[in-house]
Amino acid sequence: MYKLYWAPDTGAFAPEVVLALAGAPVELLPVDYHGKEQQGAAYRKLNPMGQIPLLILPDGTVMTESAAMVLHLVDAFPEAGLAPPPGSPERAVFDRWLVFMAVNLYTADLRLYYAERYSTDPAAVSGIKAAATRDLDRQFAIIEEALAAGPFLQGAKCSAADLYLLMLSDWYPAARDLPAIARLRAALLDDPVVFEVRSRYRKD
Ligand SMILES: N[C@@H](CCC(=O)N[C@@H](CS)C(=O)NCC(=O)O)C(=O)O
Repeated sequence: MYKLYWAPDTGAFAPEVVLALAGAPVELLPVDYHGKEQQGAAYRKLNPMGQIPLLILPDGTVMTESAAMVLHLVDAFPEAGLAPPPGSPERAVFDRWLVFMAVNLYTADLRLYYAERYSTDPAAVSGIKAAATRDLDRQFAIIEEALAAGPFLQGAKCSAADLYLLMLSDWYPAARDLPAIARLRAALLDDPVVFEVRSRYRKD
């Protein structure tokens, strides 16, 4: 049994939706995000960064980092077909986009939503938010271009990278209006499993 520490509106969506599509048994452990439970000593023993998600594998191995969880799970459940086979050129493209999103888009989102953490100077907050917005616009434009053939990042075949993109575009509403991203979102949300998992993370 997997254990996933989760809260609405967080990156736990990515591993949870992969687990759900793979049909893997999972215990969902809610974290009181607004009560800052993730910053408490007990949680930080498991994830010193104090961040959600946190995944515990059936053998007790502890994982942090949503993209690492996705990479692990797509290989643990190859029959789910959520990533190209390891070592293939297609997998290189999958890895590229997943890591691109994790290190660029996700962190730009954190700069936007937790701007006060990125400077010791309170006066800097509005500039940090403006730069994060500029970066998100530029990075989503790169993704939009990559979706030109579409409807998914790797053409006709949907992967976990597309689901990661669904999550990130949920957090940045301006991205949802980009035509190729809107098309991808509609295709993914047509899947009842994806729709159900997302409905516990987002109310919009
Ligand atoms: N790089 C991490 C980032 C995780 C992260 O920042 N999660 C946010 C929610 S989306 C969080 O836990 N924020 C609470 C906090 O920092 O107090 C990942 O991909 O898992």
